[in-house]
Amino acid sequence: MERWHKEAIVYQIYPKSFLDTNGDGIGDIRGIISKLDYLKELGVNAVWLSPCYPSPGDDNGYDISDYRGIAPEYGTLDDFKEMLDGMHSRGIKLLMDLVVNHTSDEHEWFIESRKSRDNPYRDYYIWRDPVDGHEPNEWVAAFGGSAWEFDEATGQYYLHLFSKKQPDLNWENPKVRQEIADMINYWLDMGVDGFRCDVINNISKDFTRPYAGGNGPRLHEFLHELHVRALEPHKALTVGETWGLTPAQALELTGEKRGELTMTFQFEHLLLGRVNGDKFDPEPLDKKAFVDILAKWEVGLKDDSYPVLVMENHDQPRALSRFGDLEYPYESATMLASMLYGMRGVGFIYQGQELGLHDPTFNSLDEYRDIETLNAYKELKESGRFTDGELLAKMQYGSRDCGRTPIPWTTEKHGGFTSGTPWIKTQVDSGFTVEEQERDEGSVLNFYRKMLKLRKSDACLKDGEFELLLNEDDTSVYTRTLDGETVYVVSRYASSECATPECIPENYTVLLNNYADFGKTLKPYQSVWLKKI
Ligand code: TEU
Ligand code: CA
Repeated sequence: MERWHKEAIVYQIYPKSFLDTNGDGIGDIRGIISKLDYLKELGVNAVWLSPCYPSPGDDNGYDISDYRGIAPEYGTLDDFKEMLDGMHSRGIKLLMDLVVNHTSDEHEWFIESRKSRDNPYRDYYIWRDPVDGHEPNEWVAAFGGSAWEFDEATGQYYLHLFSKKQPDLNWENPKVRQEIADMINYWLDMGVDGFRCDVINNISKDFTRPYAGGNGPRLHEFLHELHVRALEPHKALTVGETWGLTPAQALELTGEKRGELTMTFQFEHLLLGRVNGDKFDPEPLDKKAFVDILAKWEVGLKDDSYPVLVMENHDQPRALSRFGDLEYPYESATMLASMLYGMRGVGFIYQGQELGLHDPTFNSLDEYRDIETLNAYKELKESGRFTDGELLAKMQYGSRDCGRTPIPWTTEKHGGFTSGTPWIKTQVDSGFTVEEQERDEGSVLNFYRKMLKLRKSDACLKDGEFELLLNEDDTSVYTRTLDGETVYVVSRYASSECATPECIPENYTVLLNNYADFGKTLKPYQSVWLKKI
């Protein structure tokens, strides 16, 4: 079934860091409402809103204690509905964050579940007896330590793939599946357009494996059931957060006839620059691999799925710092955007990315807030292998907080994010605020605006078939072809010039260019979209 996803350009809002309107230092829904025109002008037509449900905040809202409410620090349900109406009246759809692999340990289901072995909610979670007085298996949690937590009251362990305040739901229990489907219908009935589905391939566990994780035997069955009970009747759009899949596995989740998810993120390129994907263990970026991986997914999904194009989110440091060049902030930020969003797929843009932000500087451990960072620091420090300076450098390289500092709206104190004390440090660099970039024709922001407008108005860019023609010596060329039209995307991924590749057509019009001219040489980080004539 044809959905609106091929038209979608999605902007991710991390509400805590977007805009604070009541001076408590925390972004809020009224802040989002006040910036809807900004989003419209940027040219996005959908928003993915990170969790804004009631939560104790152990993992910034990814630990939900009430699936049907709005966290008081973000506003009220009425504020939420006003925001939703405001989006819809501007032609912007809303994807909420669906976090159903786990709840908070303060969710009423878990409060009940841990009371006794025969509590009606016991089987809402995954409880196991100790094995020889130890954890049931060797699984390790994403935020460090065992994935099992012993609960004195009933003498059993519960499973948590993330923090111990995020117990995993037991999807084997049909009652859990019905509760989740009902909850999804509650939001869809209210007018929400779809969901970004947090770690969704973990809902079915594979206990035969030595390491914690998902893609268990009933994954497809569970997703299809949700599709039938809630998603399909509302024509909801879903994008699954699924780490570590192959294109073939992604097709099994998103193929047109599967009746599971609409799309999944692919993050393989986001593991680059990290030894074995370990975010706190840097290695030099393999720029050729960056392009090759993106191309591999374009080709792998071409027949029966629609890719997702992403380089930043709330779990990642800023793309400019990771994949760009701080000596060429404008050129490399716009080149990365031009190269990525010229591809076939739904573009996801993380708040602040459209300004070409780089990572903020963290001067000491107490400037960090993220549970993963704080736990990793502690674990690495206890290993005794690193000096304090080395540890801080590691956190600066990989911390999720790099992407979580507030949006610099203006040149005022705290970038106009708050009139109070911000929940996390703010960094406001000259030239990197919305206020300045709106005024500057040559800003990253205005480049994004132009690029998104083009993407939307051109059928070939929307659905044209992808082909990689060249990727060597830091230069790439790919084409998008539809109904006899071809767009060429030519990108220089280096700070040196080179001769313009010969595989471009003789006659063309320039659709997009991050330099004033295009000719026989490619300038540092130059990227152009050409239409063959
Ligand atoms: O993230 C899942 C995930 O696997 C990682 O991206 C995560 O950020 C971490 O680095 C694992 O080492 C999702 C959310 O995006 C993330 O913010 C949550 O913390 C996590 O799920 C748990 O809900
Ligand atoms: Ca606030």
